[in-house]
Amino acid sequence: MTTTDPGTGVGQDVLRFPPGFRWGAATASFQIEGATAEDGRGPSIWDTFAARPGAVRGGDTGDPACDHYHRYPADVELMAELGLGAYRFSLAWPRIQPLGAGRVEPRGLAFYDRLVDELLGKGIEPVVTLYHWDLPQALEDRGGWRDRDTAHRFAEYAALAHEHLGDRVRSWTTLNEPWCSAFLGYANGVHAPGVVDPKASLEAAHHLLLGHGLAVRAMRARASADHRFSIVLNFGALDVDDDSALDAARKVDGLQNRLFLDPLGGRGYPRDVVEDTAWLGDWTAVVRDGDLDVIATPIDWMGVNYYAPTRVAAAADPLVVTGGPFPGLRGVEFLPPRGEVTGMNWEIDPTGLTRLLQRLQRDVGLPLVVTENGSAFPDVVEGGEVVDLARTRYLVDHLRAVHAAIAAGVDVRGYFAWSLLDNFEWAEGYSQRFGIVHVDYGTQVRTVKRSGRALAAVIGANAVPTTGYDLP
Ligand code: IFM
Repeated sequence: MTTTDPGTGVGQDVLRFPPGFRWGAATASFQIEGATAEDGRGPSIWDTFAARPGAVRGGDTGDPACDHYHRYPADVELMAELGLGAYRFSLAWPRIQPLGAGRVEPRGLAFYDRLVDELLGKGIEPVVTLYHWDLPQALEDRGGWRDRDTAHRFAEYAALAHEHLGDRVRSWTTLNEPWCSAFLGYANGVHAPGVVDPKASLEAAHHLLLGHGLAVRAMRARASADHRFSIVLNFGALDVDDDSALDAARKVDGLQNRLFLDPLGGRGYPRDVVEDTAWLGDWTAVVRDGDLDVIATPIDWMGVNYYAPTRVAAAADPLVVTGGPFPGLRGVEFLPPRGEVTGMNWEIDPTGLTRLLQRLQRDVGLPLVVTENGSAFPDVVEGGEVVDLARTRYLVDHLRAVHAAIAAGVDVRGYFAWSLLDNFEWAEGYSQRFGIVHVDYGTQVRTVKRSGRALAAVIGANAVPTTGYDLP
């Protein structure tokens, strides 16, 4: 797959991606939209959480974010300039159903109508995520994802969003990273709603998966033949130094990856994870007859979010509670990152992405799409430019890693950079910049970074250079 192709614009040996490979960038509603009190939007758990002193760095909130709610035409224009073929974004449930159930807010739907129409007008495919963490607060007041009813409300919301936009949107994702919603939200509480209750977090994970399956069924029942349904998971690629860490890796892999992959694949919850977490109490009591069939409802592709590897070792005491977001985890030590890290202190290891994609090809057997991959670094705008060489290297190296997986036979259909724009990085507020486009939050001026131009060059060529980072 290595060819010299002066016509690519890359001007050197290149690794060519398959024809039709989908190139895009991703965002999420709460992270970019702003306008949190406009046009009838109801409060979400992130509005409530961000208002809690000390919950989000610097006291940052969902306003102004990137003011995308008002600036979407210019943002879509930018996407077109970058040559994006697809744009992955999420719908804010509280814009569409301010109370999470019942009454529908037409102005919320109208915003997504305008956005979708703008994208289609520029030939950019909309890839819609129904839930990227902004749960209507009214549902949290009744227990949120700890309450089974939320799964049913989610399916109703999915059906109505799909019914409204399904004439124009073919690609639908139910949940983004249910691991984060369940465990950062309810186990260690570093994300909204900020609950610390490890057993309940496992129950929340079940209700999220149930909501996913119910939503796919509800949408599929009315979908056109060309509609495609998916879920997006955040995977850990585990690294161990020697065999003494294998059991620690099994435990973390169980709670990070298999707890989601196994039931989605029709294998039920992994027995070892259920046993390892039993000391918290029997969370599987919330699993009712038929739930596992619902969760295993067939989907068409799986989204893969990858940022960094996870290094683990065995703790000296096998029963010591590890702490952190993994509910019930004992006897594991998380090791510090090695070598180069990003602004989030996440280790940079593109080979982890190749290994992960190969593993998923074996374990999932569905077409895969890299739905998020990216890096935060502290950027500076100088002379109207952002020369973000570290992010550019991260991007290009990870694209090579995706190419290596494809060359090894993995069915990867697309790549979405995280993120199109600098945005609200959850508990880190606006302190971490992941964008390939810089956003000045004071003036809302956008500046395409060097990494954004590099991605545009790769998209134009449908290829990445074999070596070096010398892209326009
Ligand atoms: O910003 C987040 C995104 O919302 C979900 N995946 C990880 C990104 C970086 O932390």
